[in-house]
Formats: sequence, C-alpha cells, structure tokens
Amino acid sequence: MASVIPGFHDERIETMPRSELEALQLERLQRTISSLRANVPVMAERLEGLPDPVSLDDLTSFPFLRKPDLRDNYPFGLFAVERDQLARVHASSGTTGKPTVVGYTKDDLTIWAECVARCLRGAGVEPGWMLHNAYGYGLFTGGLGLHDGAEAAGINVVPVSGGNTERQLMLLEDFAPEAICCTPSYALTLAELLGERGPTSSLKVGILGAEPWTNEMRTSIEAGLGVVAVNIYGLSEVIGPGVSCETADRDGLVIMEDHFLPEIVHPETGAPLPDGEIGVLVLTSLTKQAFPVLRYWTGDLCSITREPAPCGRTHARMSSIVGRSDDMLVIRGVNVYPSNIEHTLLQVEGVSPHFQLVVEREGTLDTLAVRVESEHPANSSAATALGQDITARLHSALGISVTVSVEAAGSVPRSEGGKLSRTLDRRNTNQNRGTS
Ligand code: DLL
Repeated sequence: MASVIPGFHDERIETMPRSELEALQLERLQRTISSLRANVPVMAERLEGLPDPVSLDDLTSFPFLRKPDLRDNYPFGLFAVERDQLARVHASSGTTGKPTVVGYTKDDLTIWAECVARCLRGAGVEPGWMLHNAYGYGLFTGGLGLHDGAEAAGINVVPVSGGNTERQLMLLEDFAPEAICCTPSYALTLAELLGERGPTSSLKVGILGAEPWTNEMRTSIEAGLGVVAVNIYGLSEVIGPGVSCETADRDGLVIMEDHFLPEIVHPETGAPLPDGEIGVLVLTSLTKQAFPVLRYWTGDLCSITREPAPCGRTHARMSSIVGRSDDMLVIRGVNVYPSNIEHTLLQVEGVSPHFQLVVEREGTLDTLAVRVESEHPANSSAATALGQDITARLHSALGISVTVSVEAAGSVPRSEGGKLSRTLDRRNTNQNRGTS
C-alpha cells in the first residue's frame, strides 16, 4: 500500500481552538435560525415561540427536521431563497416516489467545494495529482461534489462518472491517476477486475463513501487497488459528500464543524447522548443559504468524539456509520443490522467480501438467507463445511438461525458503478406469496 501523508486545505480553520470554533458555531447558528424565521414560512411556524439559542446546548429545545418534512414540502418549500438566487439543485436517490430536492446558491457551492477540498487534502491527495472520479454525475451529489472540491484544491479531475467498467479500467491504466473516488462496493468491483489483469501501480489514495462499509472491506480494497482507502460521508439534505471524512491516518471522520453542527441522539427518544455512545447523527447546517437545515435527523448511526486528532485537527470526529436506524431488519423479533452480518462474514477465512441478504416470509415467519461466495466448488465438502462454520458464527453473533448458501465466485450481484443494496427484502412482494 502506498504511504500518504494527510495535508491541510485550510489549516487555520481545521486546527482552530475549540473555544473559538464553538463561538463561531453559536453565531452562525443564530444567523441560520433568523434566516429560517424570516425566509421559510413552514419553519417560521414551527419555531414560533421558541427563544433564540444563547448557547449551543439550547439547540436541543428545537424540533427535528425529518425526511418526510422534505417530501411534504416538495420540491422547493423549505428553500430560504428565491428561485433566481439558486445556482444549482440536486436530488437524493429515493427508491420510491418523488426524490428529495436540495438547492444551493453560488456561495453554498463555494462552501461545499471548500469542505470537499479539505477532505481530499486530509486524505493525502496533493495539488497537481489526478483524481479518477467514478461517482455518478447528475442529480446525485457524489460526482459534482467531488469534482468541484478537487478543482478547489488544485487537483485535476477525470470526470468519468459511474458505470462502463471496461472504460474505467482502460482510463485507470492509460491516465495513471494517483487518486480514485467511488463507492466502496464499486471499488471492490474494480479491485477484483484489476486483480485479474495484474496490479495497477499508479493509485495511492481512494476516497470512498456514499454507503456503509466495514474495516474488513477496507482491507480487501486496499490490497486490491494498492491504495490507502479513506471514508467520506455526507448526505444531500445537508450538502452532499464532504460533511466529514477520514484523513489518511484513518482515525475517525473529521466533521467540517464550522459548517455542520453534529449531535448524537437516542434513536427512539431523541434525547442527547454523550460522546462515545452510538446513536442517530443529527446535523444542523451553519452557513447554507438556499436550504438551511435545523436538526436534520440523518437516520445514520454512529458515535462522535471531540478529542483533538493526532494530526492537529480540532473538529469533532465521527465513527464510521454502523447502520441506519431505519434499515435495521427485524427477523422474528430480533433486530439485525446488515453491518453486523458483514463484520461476521468478513472474519471468515475464504469468504469474499461479496454477499447478499435475502429476507422472505414463509407463512407468518420471516427467514433470512445469506448468500456468500467462495473459491470452493459449490456443493463440495469444503463449501459445505464453510457454510456450516458461517451458520454457527452468524447464529452466535445475531441470536437467530439463518440459512447460508455458499456459491461460486461471481454469483452475488456487484456494484456496477453506484451504491449497492446488499439486502433483497421480498417480504411484501407477490412473488413471495407464490402468485407470480
Ligand atoms: O451519498 C453523498 C455522498 C456522495 C457521500 C459521495 C459520500 C460520497 P445521498 O445520496 O443523499 O448522499 O445519501 C446519503 O448515504 O444518509 C448515509 O445513509 C449514506 N452514506 C453516505 N456516506 C456514507 C458513508 C450521498 N461514508 C446517505 N458510510 C447517508 C455510510 C454513508 N453511509
């Protein structure tokens, strides 16, 4: 793996003493709340009667903003500027119905690019390097978000976007970029194909995010692509990629706290949780003009620490996302997080990082099947033994019985360029009731 050193894009802000940072946050929070009261009628109504915050702790007296609020005000009902002030809109990847629309002024785009530039420099990407940007360009914030951030940091971008894997492999070989960004599942797809053709020598850093991934997956990607793989986090509702990112030290994701105020709250009660405890990440934007969000309930589960990082950064750091409060599977009354399963699977020797969870309903009982891949021929005694081992491990990790099928390499769906859903929930489909 290449050795890369974290750099700074804006060292003064990134290492600002916490007392100064918190004073800045409070001032910006007060400004954001004034803008919501003055410019967003729906929010003005919600905030009526609530006194303005005089300390950051007062934030907890404000209501959460949740995804359905965005849908109810589709498309532009929560924007704080007129349409002619918008420079761009993006929309989040909804699986059903209308997307969630978010807007940016020109200043918002500048701030976003600054945040992403910090992420890239912290990850060890240097000005003058080439970045192969395989995040999707379009309504999704990944492609354009990383693109603008790279340009702001003086990094040259190959705007390849997602998909067309053969072309990606050709460009990786011909252009010899030092850095790549894409989803971790797509990084695995590329690593696998590159592995078949011999290792690539040019890549040093991968900036991967937009979906959950584990340290075990990181190990496979780093080995396959020869990169230091860092985790980048963000969501359209708050700005897009660049809310937080690991540095090349990979010691927690540094939150751009001068722009986004983090809280961790209890998933059911919404009560604040202390640093170090896992709960739902709630984010407040502090500088956004077009679409300010107050206490946005991300649904993403993680913990935070406010200890300064070894590299001198003073902003809070979050753990990797361990799951979502809403993608938890309830199987026969037991809460099952896909990340738990992934963690267990990737500790088993001989199991590839590709797997799929299939949930079905048989009569009134939910069943969970786990499809994994191995190099052993299907139905061989080695494959059977592996299946038994995994079944036992999952039983002890989850507390429920699951069916494990060990399949040939290449059987389980791969990312073809974007986010990969590893769970196929067939509980509510006709097919499941046997009528298809
Ligand atoms: O996925 C923004 C993004 C693009 C982030 C490129 C990183 C890189 P959305 O499509 O709105 O935005 O999806 C946001 O994706 O609430 C998380 O559930 C998940 N997510 C994003 N980054 C990570 C990550 C982009 N590093 C939703 N780890 C979020 C785990 C992530 N989950």
